Amino acid sequence: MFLDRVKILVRAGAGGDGAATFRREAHVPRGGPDGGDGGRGGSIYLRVDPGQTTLRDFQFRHHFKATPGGRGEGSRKHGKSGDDLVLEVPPGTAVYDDESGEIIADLVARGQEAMIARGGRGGLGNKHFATSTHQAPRHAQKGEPGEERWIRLELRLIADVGLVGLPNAGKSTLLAALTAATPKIADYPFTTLEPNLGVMDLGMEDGRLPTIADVPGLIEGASEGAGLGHAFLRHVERTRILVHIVDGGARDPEWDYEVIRSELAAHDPALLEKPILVVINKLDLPSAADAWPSFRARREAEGMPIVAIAAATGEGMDPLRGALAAMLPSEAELAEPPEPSGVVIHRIEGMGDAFSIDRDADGVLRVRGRRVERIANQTNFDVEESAERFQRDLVRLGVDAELRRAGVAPGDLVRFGDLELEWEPEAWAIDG
Ligand SMILES: Nc1nc2c(ncn2[C@@H]2O[C@H](COP(=O)(O)OP(=O)(O)OP(=O)(O)O)[C@@H](O)[C@H]2O)c(=O)[nH]1
Ligand SMILES: [Mg+2]
Repeated sequence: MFLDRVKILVRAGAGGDGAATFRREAHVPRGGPDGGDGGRGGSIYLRVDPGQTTLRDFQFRHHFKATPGGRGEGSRKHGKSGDDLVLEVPPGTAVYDDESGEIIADLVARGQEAMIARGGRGGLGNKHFATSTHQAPRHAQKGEPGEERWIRLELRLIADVGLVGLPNAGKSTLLAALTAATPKIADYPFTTLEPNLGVMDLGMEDGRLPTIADVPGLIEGASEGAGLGHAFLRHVERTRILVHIVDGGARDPEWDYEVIRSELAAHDPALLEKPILVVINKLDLPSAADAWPSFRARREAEGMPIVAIAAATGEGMDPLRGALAAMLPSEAELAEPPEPSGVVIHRIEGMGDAFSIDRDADGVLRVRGRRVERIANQTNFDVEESAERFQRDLVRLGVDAELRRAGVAPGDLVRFGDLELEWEPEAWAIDG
C-alpha cells in the first residue's frame, strides 16, 4: 500500500559524560585535573532523495536512534562524537512535531535536509572547573540527553503536471506514452495504487523537462473518502497544472467530466484555479469519435483548452505536448520547487536564563527553564561537589529565592525535567 503519512519516534544520541580524573606523575601523588570532555551525541536528519516517491522506508520501522557520544577520559582525552543518522525522504515531505502539530520543515528540493532531533552536548571534564582556589575539582558535567520526539511525515508529491481522471480513463497509458515510465496498465479500475512519476521531453528545442504524476483514479465521493482517491487528491495540490483525462468511449463522457471537477472543487477549490488541460482519450474507439465533436464544443464554449488523443496508439501526442508546453512556466521557473516551497524552519535555540515555577497535578513544585533544566540534567548528584555546585547555580539564577517565595518547605520535592530533588535550606539531596 502506498504510504504518504507516517509517525516515527526519533531519539538523538546523548552526549558523553565528562571525566573527573587527575594527572599521574612519577613524583606527584596527585596531579592537576585532566578529565577530558564527553563527545556530542549523534543527531538525526531527514534528507531529500529525489529517487523516492513514497514513504515506504518507514512502513515497518518507526523508531530511529542515533548513537551516543563517548565518555571523556583521563589525560584530557575527549570522547568521540556519536554518528549522525540521516533518513532519506521523497521530495514533498512535510515534517511535523506530532505533539504540537507545528511544522518543522517542508522538504522539497534535492539534497535539502533538516535536523529533527539534536544530539546532546558532551559534558565538560573536570579540567574546566579548576580555579586558583580550587585546584582539584571532582566535578565534571554529565552529557546532555539527546532530543527525543514523535515526528509526523506527510508526503505531497512534487510534480509539474498532475494527471487526474476516473479509473480506467487511461492516465497510466498516457504517462507511459509521454515519458520513460512503465506503470502498470490494465482494463480494470484501480490498477494504479500508488503514484507514478515520469519526466517528459517537450520536444527538440525545448530544454524544459517537466515531471508528470499519474495518481490513482478518482471516483464520485473521493473528496469525502470514497475509493482510494482522497489520499491522492493531496498529491495534485502542488502540481503547477492539471491534465484532466476523460475516457471518450465511456457511456457519458460529459458526466465523467463533471464528476472529477466537482471532486476537485470539494477537496480544494484552488485546484480548479490551476491551469487545466482537458484531454479526451481513446479516440480510436468509434464511440469516442462520436462523442468528441459535442464534448469539444462544450469545452471551447467554457474557454477550456482541449485536445483529443489515443494514448494507446500515440495519436495526438504532438498537439498534447504543444498544449502543455504553452501552459507550463519558463525553464527558470520550473527549476524552482512549486509553492509552498522550501520552508525549513530553523529552530532558534535561545539558552535564556528565564525559568518559571508551577505545580504539577500532584502538587509537586516544578521548575521549567532551558538553562536550569540543562544544568540539572548535566549534574552528577552522586558527586557531592557537583551537587553543591548545582545548588550554587540555583541561587545564582534566582531559582532558590523564587522557590522560597513559592512556599517551599524543607523536605519538599522539586522537579526539573525528569529529575526529582528534595529541597533543604542548606543542601539539596537527590531523591531515590
Ligand atoms: N482503445 C483504447 N484503449 C485505451 C487507450 N488508452 C488506454 N486504454 C486502455 O484503457 C484501460 C485503462 O488504462 P489505464 O492507463 O490503466 O487507465 P488509468 O486511468 O491509469 O486507470 P486507473 O489506474 O485504474 O485509475 C487499459 O486497458 C488501456 O489499455 C486508448 O487510447 N484507446
Ligand atoms: Mg493507472
